Order: sequence, then C-alpha cells, then structure tokens
Amino acid sequence: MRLLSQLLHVAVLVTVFSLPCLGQSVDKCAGAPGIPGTPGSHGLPGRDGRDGMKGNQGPPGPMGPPNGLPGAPGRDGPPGQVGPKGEPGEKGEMGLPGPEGRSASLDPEVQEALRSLNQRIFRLEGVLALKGIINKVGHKIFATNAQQVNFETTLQTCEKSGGSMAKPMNEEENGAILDIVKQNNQYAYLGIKESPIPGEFEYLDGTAVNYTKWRRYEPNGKGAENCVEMYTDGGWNDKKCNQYRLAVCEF
Ligand SMILES: *[C@@H]1O[C@H](CO)[C@@H](O)[C@H](O)[C@H]1NC(C)=O
Ligand SMILES: [Ca+2]
Repeated sequence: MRLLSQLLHVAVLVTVFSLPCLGQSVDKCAGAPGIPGTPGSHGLPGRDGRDGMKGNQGPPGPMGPPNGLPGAPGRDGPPGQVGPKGEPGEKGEMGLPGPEGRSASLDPEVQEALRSLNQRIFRLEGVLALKGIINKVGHKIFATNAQQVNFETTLQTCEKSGGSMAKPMNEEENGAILDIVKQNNQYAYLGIKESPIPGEFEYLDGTAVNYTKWRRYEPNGKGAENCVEMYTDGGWNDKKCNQYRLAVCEF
C-alpha cells in the first residue's frame, strides 16, 4: 500500500508540473525540464506461480536391508494328486431285523423239494457204499483215497476234501474204519494226537477223547509217539507221525 501511495504521489506531481499555464505569470510558468529522479528500489517478490505438469515415474529404489519384514503369503498352488486309499472304517452297528419270512416247514413246495433231495442223496450213498467207496455209520461217512501218506498229509488231504481225519467215537464207528483198513490191508492214522501231558490223548481240536480202543500194553510211547494208528484188528497203537499209513477221512 505504501508503494501504491508513493506511485500515486509521483503521478500527481508529474501531472501538476505538466499542466499548461493557465492565466499565470510567464516567468513562473516557463522553465527547463528537471533532471529525472533516481530509480526506485526493488519491489517485494511476487506470489508463487501455479503447479507445473506431473513428471515421469522415477527408477525403482535400492533394495532394502536384509532383515526386513516378510511379505504377504502368496496365492494357493494348483491341487495335488489324489492320495492313496485310507484304511477301512470301523464296522457299523447291526441293522434292524428284516420282515419275517414264511416258515420253510409250512411251505409245501420247500417240503417237497427237501423230500426229493433227501431221496436222491440216499440213493447216491447207497451206490457209493455198494462200490466200497464210502462206509456210512449214523451221521458219519468214512472214506479213503487208498493212498499211504504221513499224518500231516492225511490231515491236509481230508481237510481239502471238506472233511477231517477219521476219529472213531464209539464201537460202531471204529468198526466202520476197520472195514476200510482191512479192505486195503493197511494200517491207518486216526484223528487223535497226544496231549501236552505224555500218555494222554485228545481229538485234533484239543477236546478229550470219550472212546478208546488201545491194544494191549499201548499206549507206550511216553511222549515219543504222538500219533495213533489203527491195526488190521481194529486196535490202536501210539506211533510216530512220519510213517506211511492209509489216509482215511470222515465226512
Ligand atoms: C462220544 O461223543 C460223541 C459225540 O458227542 C458221541 O457221538 C459218541 O457216541 C460218544 N462216545 C461214547 C463212547 O460215549
Ligand atoms: Ca506204541
């Protein structure tokens, strides 16, 4: 403001001195122009200009120190291969019982089928017995393949055929096995073995024998003869298990 008022003052003076003489005395009016004054001092700096245009992006900065914080986790990778099959789970609880069926004993068709089946099996057994292939006693059937093998092989042969080694449980059964032994004129191993207590014998499933037919002075192995053979007179003898004897099975 001071600068503005100074400039105005100078302008007024210049105007006054340059006015034409109007009715004033000649000596007071005419004069030589004065010497120009000295230039004024510099004014104050002007205001800031407007912002320039945005510059280009600078180069990337230097790498930071090595112990900087870890970055955010990366994205999930593609799914892996299918793994091996897991172990089977535990067995579930038993389901509810199904609806009650028709009693087979009341079904005349089933009854007729059973009767027919029984008759056909009975006839087949008759033929096999006639040919000396089987020896039937009560609910048991005894048979041989006429081979002479050791105890272990006899056991396997009988089990492979769906039976077990012949084990007489009464006089009648002993007689049926004896028939086969005499027919083949070969001693046969029985399905009986010595128990852990020497001199005591049991069936192969470990149950106690309820029938025996030892020969005189037998058993005499005292733990050294673990198997039992039938002689051609039907009597029994404890014997080592590695002899070759007639394989007789029961079914
Ligand atoms: C031994 O038991 C079997 C089966 O329980 C039976 O068939 C057999 O007659 C019995 N023997 C004797 C001599 O009691
Ligand atoms: Ca003996």
